[in-house]
Amino acid sequence: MVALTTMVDYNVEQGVAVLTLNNPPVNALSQGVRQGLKEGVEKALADDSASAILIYCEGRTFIAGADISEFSSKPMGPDFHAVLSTMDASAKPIVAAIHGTALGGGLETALCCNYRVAVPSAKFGLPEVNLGLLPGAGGTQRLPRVVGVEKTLAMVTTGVPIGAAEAFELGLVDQLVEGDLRTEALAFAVAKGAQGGSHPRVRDNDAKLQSAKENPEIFAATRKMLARKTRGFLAPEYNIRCIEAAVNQPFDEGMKTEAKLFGELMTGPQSQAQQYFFFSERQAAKVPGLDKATEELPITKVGVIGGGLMGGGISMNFANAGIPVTIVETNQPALDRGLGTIRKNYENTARKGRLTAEAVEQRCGLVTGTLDMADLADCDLIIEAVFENMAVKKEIFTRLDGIAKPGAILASNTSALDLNEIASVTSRPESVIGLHFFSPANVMKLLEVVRGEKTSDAVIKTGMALAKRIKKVAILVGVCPGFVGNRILFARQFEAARLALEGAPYEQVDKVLFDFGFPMGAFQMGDLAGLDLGWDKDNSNPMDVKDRLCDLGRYGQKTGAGFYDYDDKRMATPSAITTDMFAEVAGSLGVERGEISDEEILDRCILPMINEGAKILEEGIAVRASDIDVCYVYGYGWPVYRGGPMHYANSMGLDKVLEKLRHYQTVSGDDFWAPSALLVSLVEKGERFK
Ligand code: T1G
Repeated sequence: MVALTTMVDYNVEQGVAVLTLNNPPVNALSQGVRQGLKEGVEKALADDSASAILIYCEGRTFIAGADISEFSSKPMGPDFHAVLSTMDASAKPIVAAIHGTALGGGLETALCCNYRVAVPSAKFGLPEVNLGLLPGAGGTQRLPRVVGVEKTLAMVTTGVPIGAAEAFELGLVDQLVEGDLRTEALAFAVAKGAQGGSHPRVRDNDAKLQSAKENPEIFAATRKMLARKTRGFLAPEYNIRCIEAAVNQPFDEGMKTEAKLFGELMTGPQSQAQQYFFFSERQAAKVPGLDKATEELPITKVGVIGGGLMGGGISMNFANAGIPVTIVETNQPALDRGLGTIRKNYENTARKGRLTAEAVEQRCGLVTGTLDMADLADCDLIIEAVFENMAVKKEIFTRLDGIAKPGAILASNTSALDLNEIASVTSRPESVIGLHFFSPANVMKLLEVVRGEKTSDAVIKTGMALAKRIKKVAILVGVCPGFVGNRILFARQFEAARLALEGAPYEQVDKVLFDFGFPMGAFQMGDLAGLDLGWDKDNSNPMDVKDRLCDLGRYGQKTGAGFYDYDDKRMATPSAITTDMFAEVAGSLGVERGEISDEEILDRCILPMINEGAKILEEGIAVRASDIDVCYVYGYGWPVYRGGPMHYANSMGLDKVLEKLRHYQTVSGDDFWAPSALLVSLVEKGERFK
């Protein structure tokens, strides 16, 4: 066994040169792997004792792609293309032995082998689009030649991998291995080495491009299908263009097209943002100062108080993860409604082919209901998801404290209330935590894990680990009104309303935010959430348009009218009632009105979000700036190709952000615009949000 680099060993076994890669955690194509691969293939080609080459990976997976952490530094040789060209020109057959996930550059490496052998659990994908990129090492030119154009278009534009069985069906995998991968792949390589003669190269076979040559409208159809979901993103379109090049250009020309488009994306702001986000999302799971020895508490049974929209959605997350969950409701009809909604949701998913009938039964079987809170006595975790009212929550936590077993975690799903105050009514504040789910709770990936003053490290660690188990992306937040997400949202919604009072048509404000990349604007979002959320009808404020609309029963989408009027397909139309209301309230408040530019509207919606984020960091409510970005992308639809409010501020330049905040503070005379002290000090030091 020869160590070619610290990451690649060379050894000839039964006449096969085995290149063993070992670069934890995912065998990314770091410099040591690229060098070892290139040197290993060259060594094998010169080694008369080797008649074939086998590429095998230790650890959890085959190569999972280029090393993304190297993207931001000066590239080190050998260039990945050089490695693949060496392989592609190999006179001896090369076999890839695949387990885990062959992704991105990993699949591109496998495509430059003559053969691919895999275990049934292996996955194959080109997820570069999630990084704002495209497969830059021949993936867009080779994959269509193996699996066809239609399948490739789906894979590169969504980044979703395919399984080994499908890969075998499509011809991407030559042999599925039931036994030991290394042993069987070696035997396969021995046979290929003994076979002699020429061996198939992906680039030489254009047969599967033919159908797209004959019906090129597949590309227009793909673009049409993706238009809404990929609005504003560059990478999906660039991927499609590369596949078009594979169909319309000779291989080497297509490679040049791929390289050109890859370079444009790699150097553009969208990919920078999405690469940043890739690491930010993983960073969020890390809680500084948490002792590694801190034990994670077992969560084997969960209770949920409230079987409504939130309680039902929350419960589904646990059933999806195979964790039994008991819902408590106050009366049988409400309980039946809640359980019925859960079943309906699963059946809808099954109807779309995304769940089997037995999975529906299995998951519904994990959700039980009761009217008696005492039935939660053996739960490890109980989540309260009832009406957003402090008195109600305190009453429930008082009762839970007397029912729950010692050591059970008591969690509130509150979206803004003071968790410390809730914890104060229990005898176990160290076991009280916030688990703020976002509606619809069974869909939205974001989870704000709220750390109370007295919440223990074990409960924090358990909360963060549980998030991963139920496939949520968690950020750890401190206690303040609105925590991180809603506190920032309040700032934006407040200023959006002020813009409408000052004469910007509210639909113009929404369009500016929609064009920025949000799924909807501030007012449409209000209509979706419900204008009556937090509205006190006995103390309705005539100077607040939202309250005035509620006075008219215009609660938003759920009543067919809010800021907008909605048709039966929930299509929004601006309403003169609302427009007149803004004018009336502005008149009563003596607000000067006039036209406002889109640029000013965007500034005045985004800058308060950045400033509030800086204050949140200053107060230690968020662990790091990137957590705020994770919160906004996963919880509020901030376009990931812009990274999140803090990344966006960095790309604007914090000095520019500060200058604009000061400008609006001056023209408005309102301390709402006073820049956060952290922002001021970062600008003084010439630093950015980390
Ligand atoms: N580069 C560097 N680090 C990576 C990495 C990568 N490609 N993939 C994962 N990691 C790190 C990750 O940051 C984390 O680190 C640890 O590995 C575990 O990851 C030329 C240009 C493979 C499915 O996009 O999808 O090839 O936090 O927590 O949930 O055409 O990681 O532990 O310090 O995600 O089990 C294309 C990205 C790259 C695949 C495993 N490849 N990775 O998921 O673990 S671009 C990808 C994943 C490219 C070529 C182009 C997942 C995974 P830490 P994890 P996981």
